[in-house]
Amino acid sequence: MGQNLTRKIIAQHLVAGEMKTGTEIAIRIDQTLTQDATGTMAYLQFEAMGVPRVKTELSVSYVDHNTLQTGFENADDHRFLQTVAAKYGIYFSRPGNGICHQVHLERFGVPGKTLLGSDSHTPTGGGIGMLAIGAGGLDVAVAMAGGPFYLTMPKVVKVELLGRLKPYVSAKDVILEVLRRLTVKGGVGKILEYTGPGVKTLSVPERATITNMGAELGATTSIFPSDEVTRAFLAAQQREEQWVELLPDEDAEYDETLVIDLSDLEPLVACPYSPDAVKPVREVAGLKVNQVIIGSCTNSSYTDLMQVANILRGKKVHPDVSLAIAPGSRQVFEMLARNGALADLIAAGARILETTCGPCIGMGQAPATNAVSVRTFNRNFYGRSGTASAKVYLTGPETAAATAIAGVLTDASSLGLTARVEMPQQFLVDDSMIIPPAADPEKVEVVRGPNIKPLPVNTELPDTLQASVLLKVEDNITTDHIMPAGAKILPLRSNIPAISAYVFSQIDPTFADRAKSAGSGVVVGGHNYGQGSSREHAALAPMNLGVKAVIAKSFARIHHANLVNFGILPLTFVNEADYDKINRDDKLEIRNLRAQLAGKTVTVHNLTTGETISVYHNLCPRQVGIVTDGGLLNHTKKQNA
Ligand code: MIC
Ligand code: SF4
Repeated sequence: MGQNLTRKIIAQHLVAGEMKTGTEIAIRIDQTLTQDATGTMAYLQFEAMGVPRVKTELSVSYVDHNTLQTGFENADDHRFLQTVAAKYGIYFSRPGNGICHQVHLERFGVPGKTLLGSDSHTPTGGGIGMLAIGAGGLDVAVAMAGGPFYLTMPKVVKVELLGRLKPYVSAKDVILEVLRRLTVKGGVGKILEYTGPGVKTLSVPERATITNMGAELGATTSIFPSDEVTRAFLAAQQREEQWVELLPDEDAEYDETLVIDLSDLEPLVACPYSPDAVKPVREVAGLKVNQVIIGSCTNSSYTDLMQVANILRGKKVHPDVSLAIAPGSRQVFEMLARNGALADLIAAGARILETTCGPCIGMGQAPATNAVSVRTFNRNFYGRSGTASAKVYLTGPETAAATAIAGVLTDASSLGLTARVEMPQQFLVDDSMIIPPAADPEKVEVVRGPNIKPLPVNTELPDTLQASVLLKVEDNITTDHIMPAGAKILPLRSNIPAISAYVFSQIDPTFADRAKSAGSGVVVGGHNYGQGSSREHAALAPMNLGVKAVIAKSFARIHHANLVNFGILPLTFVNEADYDKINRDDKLEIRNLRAQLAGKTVTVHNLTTGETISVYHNLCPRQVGIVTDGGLLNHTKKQNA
């Protein structure tokens, strides 16, 4: 039987385990990327490993998240990142050069290679045929040091694309349709592989929009084949020599299949507060809108913004709408400036932002009280925009642009568009904002500002664990709930003691203080606990506050791995109904922890109610060792000793 593309790439990179669905495998990582908000921690961890130079084929450090620089903190981080990169053999993409995923696709992605990134949208690289996976910073640090990446062998889902998109329907609508069908937890443990005759009708930036937002499914990653379209993209980026053809075998087998006829799709919108709350735009059309923002790693490519410029040209933004646009990269920005499209955007009344994540991560442009904001982003989680009462809707660029003019949510099919923007034959290539590693690394001094605090280290898990239930939360709690971002909190990413004060602050501002006084705590969660971002701060900061275990109905992949890496025990209810048997402030006890972890189920005594509850862990023996030693750093030290 034939092989699918995913299995072919995994087979070429497999260093441990068997490619049996649901079992742990380890793969070799060819490339890594980091961004500044997760990067400082990742490089502190890398430095602690004592490896003189990265062992990957290519590692790139981007600065794109924290560029607001309202104090010294962000700039200090940038300087630290630049000097670390120079010293350890890492390319450094300067602030202003663009969003990591967009720039990586343009300048570095290579079909068939593995990419591990400390950002959950690393799967953007799947648009060019890479096996691109998001992970916590510590896992990326290990990969830079030459270690393999451990993951659960996923199921491979065939997403068969038929037909062709209508001119006013975009790649965003394809992924919104997948989200509508599968939901935010439907991709857990899976890789989505796009195939079928519709694939060749989508350009690489369009494919990247789809694989990017596949992160919202909870999927391990998403991937497109590398074909003539990929070759044309690489040629336009002056990198044609890096192209290889990569296709699944004709008779390739898959674990599941999903069929989408592109010609049937219409403009879609994800409603507050979840990327899977998807409806046709026409059902919500007419909704009064106060803000429109176009950008983010999902929809800020040259073709996206040219489409927007075509719609806005000669028109004016509605007086009640604030329109902001952030191009995804300096390449895109400069091309728009040179061909006049930037002037069209400015003339229409758009507020042009820096080429960064910006408002997507709550760095500026927080909407007004109760405002409706339409964004081309990938996440509309509660509070992420910086305004708790705001309602964020996610759409494609056409809908966003049409809405900015009309002042109400507008179905782009009413615009009478007839043609979609073609990908250019040549992109403007200028890598002068990417600084190669130093030729004389021994002379480079790593510069640390006062906001960069050493990494806190956990202690071993006690054999009898006594802890109080600090918080009980519902399904689909995101890492934005656990460790919020935004202009106030994001600058503290390099300072765990300081950032810890904000853990769960949007849900319960007393959390941090209660956790500290309890000394040892547990969090109880529903399904898909920890969905969203890869930020390991959502594990590190709770660890710093004494959280020892999370008991949930199910977990999101990256957060589960981050909990293990920092020595917090992730446990799952055997009977979901037992969720009702634990309440906030209950005292729990787990006896003979090590002996119990040697098996699969673990008994938890609720000392407050006198009941016992069965939970299980799905950790392999390697992971059990990591958690009980108090995290991966301790575990590695212990093994090396
Ligand atoms: C996000 O979109 O939430 C982020 C900010 O890019 C995160 C990374 C982070 O929290 O630094 C992600 O998606 O991994
Ligand atoms: Fe940046 Fe937003 Fe993309 Fe995250 S989702 S990498 S914050 S643009």
